[in-house]
Amino acid sequence: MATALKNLSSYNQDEVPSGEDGIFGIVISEWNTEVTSALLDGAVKTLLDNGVEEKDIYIQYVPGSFELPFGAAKLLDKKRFDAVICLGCVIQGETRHFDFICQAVANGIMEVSLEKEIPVIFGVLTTNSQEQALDRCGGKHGNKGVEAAITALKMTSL
Ligand code: DLZ
Repeated sequence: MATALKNLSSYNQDEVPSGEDGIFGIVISEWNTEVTSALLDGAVKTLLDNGVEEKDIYIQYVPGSFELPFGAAKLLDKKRFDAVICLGCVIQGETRHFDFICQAVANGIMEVSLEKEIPVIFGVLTTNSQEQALDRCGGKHGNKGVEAAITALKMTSL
């Protein structure tokens, strides 16, 4: 994804399937809440703008991004969802912790999605700095939460 080349949150509504009959889960990490709450706002607004009813959006908080795949799996065990969106923000620190978390989350989300046969969307920012994260949760590079919601809507039509 070449975020330097475009604002990822611009989309053509005609190309997005309506979500009016859909049920969507959102799993959100409590780390870096300034960023993740902005991602959540973007995702929820995008689902609503595309016909999803508020009552059909379920939000589940987890302590950190590492817990997102488990949160998604638990949601999918409880109810039939058309798609689940995982939202998180992992910011590079001084140690290799970042690499382990990012890798585990990406693999975990893919595994849950394939095992449950439901789209589970990777809406996790993995950035070098807080500034880069803020640029991508409603700043100059759009809002990754919007992009994740659009991806979820598109995946429901497969
Ligand atoms: C421990 C940790 C660190 C250092 N950084 C982040 C981060 O930038 N973003 C995030 O979502 N979570 C972070 N965590 C927490 C881990 O995701 C996880 O919650 C803990 O390691 C407990 O399993």
